[in-house]
Amino acid sequence: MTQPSTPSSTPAPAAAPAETVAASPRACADSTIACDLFCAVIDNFGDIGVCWRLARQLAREHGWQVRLFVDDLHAFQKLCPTLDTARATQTVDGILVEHWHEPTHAGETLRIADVVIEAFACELPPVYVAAMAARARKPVWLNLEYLSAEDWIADFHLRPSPHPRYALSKHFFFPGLGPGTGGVIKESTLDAARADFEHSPEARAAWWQRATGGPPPGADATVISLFAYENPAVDGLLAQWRDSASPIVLLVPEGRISGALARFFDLPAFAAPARAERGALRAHALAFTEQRGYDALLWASDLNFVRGEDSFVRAQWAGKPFVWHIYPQADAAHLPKLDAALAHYDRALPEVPRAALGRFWHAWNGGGTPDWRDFAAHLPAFAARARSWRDELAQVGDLAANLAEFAKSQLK
Ligand code: TRH
Repeated sequence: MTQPSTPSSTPAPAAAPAETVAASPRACADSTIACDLFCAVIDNFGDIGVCWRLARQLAREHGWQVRLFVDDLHAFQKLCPTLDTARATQTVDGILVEHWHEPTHAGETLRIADVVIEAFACELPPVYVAAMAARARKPVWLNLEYLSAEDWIADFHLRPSPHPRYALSKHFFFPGLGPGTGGVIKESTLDAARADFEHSPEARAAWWQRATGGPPPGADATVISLFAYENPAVDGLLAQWRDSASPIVLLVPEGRISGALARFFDLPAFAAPARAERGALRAHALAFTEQRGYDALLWASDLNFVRGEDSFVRAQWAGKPFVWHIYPQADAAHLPKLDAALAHYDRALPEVPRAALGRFWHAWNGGGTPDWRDFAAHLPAFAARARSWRDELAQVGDLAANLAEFAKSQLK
């Protein structure tokens, strides 16, 4: 798949009969804002992961009536096991979920919301766009872009783009890590939930019991969560962990890197509740959890390997050292994005740990061989920086609140 590096162009829609348009304009109070969020799943879980979080937050924290159009209910169900993949429409956690048969399908009934969000430049059904144009009060139309830490994001954030045929304007909403961007998603309850977990030995013990079937490891162990794409660098890293001077406990959610674990431990598969040991390394395969359960894995670990977009953001809020496996793009277009994120993260580090962090992140993303000892020597510095970075990131404001504020300013 390709991620846009500049705003995507507006599709040219076909006309739709004006009588299908919802007639009455809505009031602008938060409690009555209707929002349609369209999500086409390209691959993996990030597209729906971001949209599902945003939908729930807009509903719960801003009182919006959210309808979420998703074309792949099977991917969605991995994050949300209560979803019924056989149903065309259903309400989950207060969100009306529509199984979206793009590009022509626009839901059971053609209703146009006050705020329309197309995620990651997915194409809205032409009939829906035409109905948006025919609506007495034009909806606020946003294209939610992929997250990037690059500087140009702030220049493009909230730029309007007039539609070539209709009297409609779409705004580009750019998530980002710095001032002037849309920020990243953060639920208002997240810090308290993390603090509760971190300050409760009982909660931690219960989590370990559920996840691994045993108690938490001793304080001498380094706990590492590993969520990544297939990665040739993992074989050497597993060997280094095996030969480590102190215990390493590796927690591996079932997924694309599980095959490498199976090969390393000479097992047919590495699926929950598998557990394997070699030297100083003990590894547990974890069941893929419901989305809300993923944070606790990050909180329970001393170091988190994350990937894509949403887990990358969650790792930042966890405030623990992390290593990012960025979603690879054609022509290495992802590498400037990796460096831009590194620059945000490492700028407050002294020179030696900063260089070690850069070497390790690059090695994990195809640029060399990761050197665990070189990296692990600086874990305390990385941990301190992860906490200060979390505080800096919070200054940008959370994405849902930033989006809601902008939408309301346009609805006035
Ligand atoms: O799955 P991803 O690789 O998604 C990617 C990226 O979003 C990328 O930008 C996009 O272009 C590509 O998909 C199509 O990684 P990401 O973004 O971290 O999403 C994973 C989601 O899975 C996230 O919401 C956390 C969730 N998750 C669980 O719910 N339970 C689990 O056990 C685990 C490990 C993850």
